[in-house]
Amino acid sequence: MLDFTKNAKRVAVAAGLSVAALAAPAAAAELRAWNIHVEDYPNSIALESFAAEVADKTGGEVTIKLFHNGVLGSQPDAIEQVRLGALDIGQFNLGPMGTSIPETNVVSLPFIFPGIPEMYELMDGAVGEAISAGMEKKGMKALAWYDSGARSFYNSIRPINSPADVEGLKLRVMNNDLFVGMVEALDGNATPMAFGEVYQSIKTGVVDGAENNPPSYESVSHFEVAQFYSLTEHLIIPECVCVSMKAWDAMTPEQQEIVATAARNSAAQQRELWQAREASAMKNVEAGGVTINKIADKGPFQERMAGVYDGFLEANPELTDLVNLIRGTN
Ligand code: BDP
Repeated sequence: MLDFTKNAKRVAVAAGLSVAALAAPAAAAELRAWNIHVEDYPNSIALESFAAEVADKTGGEVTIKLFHNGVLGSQPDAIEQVRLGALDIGQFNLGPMGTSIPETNVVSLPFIFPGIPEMYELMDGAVGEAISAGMEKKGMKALAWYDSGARSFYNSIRPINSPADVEGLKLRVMNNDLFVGMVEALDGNATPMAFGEVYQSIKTGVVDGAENNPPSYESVSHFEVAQFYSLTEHLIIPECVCVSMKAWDAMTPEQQEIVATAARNSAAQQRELWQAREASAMKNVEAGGVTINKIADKGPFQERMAGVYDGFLEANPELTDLVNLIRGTN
């Protein structure tokens, strides 16, 4: 599928041809990129800039074809496809990656980041590097980190102010046992489900609600069917622009540099757009009839998570240092 100079050289050498015979310019390569969001979402707009910069700076040698709205399949499937090299690029949330890439799970631990500024700093530094190294062992690489704000619970039954309010609620979570454990620690019933199925499932009462950041709660209309939004802010999970190692290794160093720089530039844009979109989403859902409540004391929610942490560290002792690095207890 990919036809970069480097690959062509390998093939030529293997076939006994001289590399000089390949003096012709590299054939243009088109990378296919998966994105779950609607076109006007901050992530989608930033991905468009990413693609434009790559095409421009490589003189059209590398182009990126974006597939928005999750048309190429669910996120868990797309993650596997990028790992295997069947898809080239994915704009992924790290939440559903935990099943195949253990290092990514550290950012799926509830309440692990004290706030968004801390998340940026750690992801742009040692924590981001450690996570990307874990990804590389499993077939993909993070080029840049996007913001995904903080996720909070919403449901159609009642506002949540304390853990007792979660009891018995059927809540959709992303595909990861950690999130099932998180909801069960609050005595709720967790249902892992693909993002695209959530709206209908809430509408028909298969689940009572879910949890997400304000832009996603708004963009796929979950707010219309689950009108209590309780700002538990229990998960701050960053997202990546990830490339399959297969596509990455097929690029020349110059092309890699251009792609990596363009991804980082797009992340700067995404983070700015994100702030504005969070604010407008909150206004829009409120205007759409949603009852929003802040949580006066998150302490009782955090205390319930002790078992989630214990279980995780017991099962993954090698990730203790990384967890402590994020919590600032190293
Ligand atoms: C959104 C993420 C997206 C996830 C979705 C979900 O940006 O990647 O698929 O949540 O809940 O916030 O599945």
